[in-house]
This record gives sequence, C-alpha cells and structure tokens, in this order.
Amino acid sequence: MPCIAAVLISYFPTSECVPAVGGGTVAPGAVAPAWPDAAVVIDVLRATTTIAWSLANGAEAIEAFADLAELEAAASAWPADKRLRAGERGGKRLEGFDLGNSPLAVTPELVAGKRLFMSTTNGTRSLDRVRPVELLVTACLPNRSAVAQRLLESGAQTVWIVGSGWEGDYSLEDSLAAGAVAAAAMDLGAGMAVTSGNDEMVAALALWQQWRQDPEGCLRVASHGQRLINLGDHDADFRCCAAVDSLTIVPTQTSPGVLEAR
Ligand code: 3SL
Repeated sequence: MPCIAAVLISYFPTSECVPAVGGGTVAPGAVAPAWPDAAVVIDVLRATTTIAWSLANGAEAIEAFADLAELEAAASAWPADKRLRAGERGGKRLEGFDLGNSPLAVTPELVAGKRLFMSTTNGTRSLDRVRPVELLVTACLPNRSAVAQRLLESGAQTVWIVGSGWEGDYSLEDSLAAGAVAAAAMDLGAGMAVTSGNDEMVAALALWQQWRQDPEGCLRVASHGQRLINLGDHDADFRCCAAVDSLTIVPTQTSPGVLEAR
C-alpha cells in the first residue's frame, strides 16, 4: 500500500489563541503540546502584506519586533544608510519612523538593499509568539499559493496558521486568508492528505468559500477594514491587500525575528 503524506493544518485566530508549549505541568495521560513543523503568520491588513511587498521590492530583510525599545536598540546598531524604521499603532505611522505600514509605501526606490526594523499593533506580536518554530513564514492574500506550495515542499506534517486579529480579538480578514492558504494547500497537494486540525480551520475554509470571488469586499466589511476606511484614503491599500496570488515571494524566518525572501 503506498504511503500517503499527511498534513494537518490548524488555525489560531490570534497570538493569544496559540497553545502554550513547553514548561508547566501536564495532567496524567494528557499529551504535552509541541511546536508544529511549520507556522504561517498572517496579518492581511496590513503587516504581512507589507512584509511581502518590501521583500518583493528588494528589501534585504525585515526584522520584526513586538517591543519598540528592542526595535530601537537593534536599529541603532545597524548602518544608518541600510536601515529603515517602520512603525504602526492604531493604523497610523508612529512619529519619528521612516514608514508606517502601507504596502504601497515600500517602493523599490525606498527599500532596496535596506533592512526594515518593523513593529505593528498586532502582526509583529504574532510573529514573536511562534518564533521557535523551525519553518516560520508569513502569508497574505497576494502570496497564499506560494506559501501553500512551500509548506507542501517542506515536508511539514503539522502546520499552525496564526492570525493577528486586533488586540486579542478575532479578525475576519486574517481568517479569510487562513482559509485561502489552506484551500491552496488542499488544491496543490495532489496525493497528499491535507486536512483541518481544528474547528477554527474548518470555519476559515468556509469563509474563504463564501468570499473568494470578492476578497476586497470581505476586507472592507471587516472591523479593521472599517477602522482604516474611517482613517481615510486607503483604497489602494485595500486593492493591494486583496490581490490574491499576485506575488510568489515567501518571507521566511532565517534567524529569530528576521524574515528574508525565499
Ligand atoms: O495590526 C497590525 O499589526 C497592523 O497591520 C495594523 S494596520 O493595518 O497597519 O493598521
């Protein structure tokens, strides 16, 4: 009987939903949670879209920080002509930073050859949460098929997709993209048994089925989409963030917190 490779994909909508791994006591008979073979971090609006576009436009790397003091220390130690600080809180650029968090702003003229030291409200927290996972990549709607292909090629049998949400709450757009990545893995994984590992993954796949013909509509109806609409002038960001399969780049963690194009 041929051996069929199996991939189990689970979805955790926010960093707070990620199971605790290591430490603590485990009840008799219970299995201690372990890190998966691969993790995919998603922040559709807009951190992981901006990360993908920065690398596509020639940035040397993105170094992500949940903590601003740590960002400042690392950025200061980097050559001034090779660094940019990208910071966002509440949808707005942080004062004194070179960039906010728009994928439209990371033009080749600005980012080529530079390292972006980045901190955002939610996305960089999710990245921080799964740093120890051996294969850590970021996904957005533009690179969802490229990410799915990478997962399948990696031989990972357990995959966690981690959304960013908003300050601990569920977000529609990250769940849409989680469904989009898993659906691509199921389509591309001919001969592999790609299955959902939890109810959240099943629900995300259903969400993708519901909105796959109009992803931008889903982003606009989402509460963070509404937040950006209320801040004004984000139409181009919505179009960019909703452009499914427009990029082939897979931002991949190469050392703790550092993402490079792979
Ligand atoms: O929450 C985040 O990390 C950001 O991506 C939010 S925003 O789209 O830049 O407002």
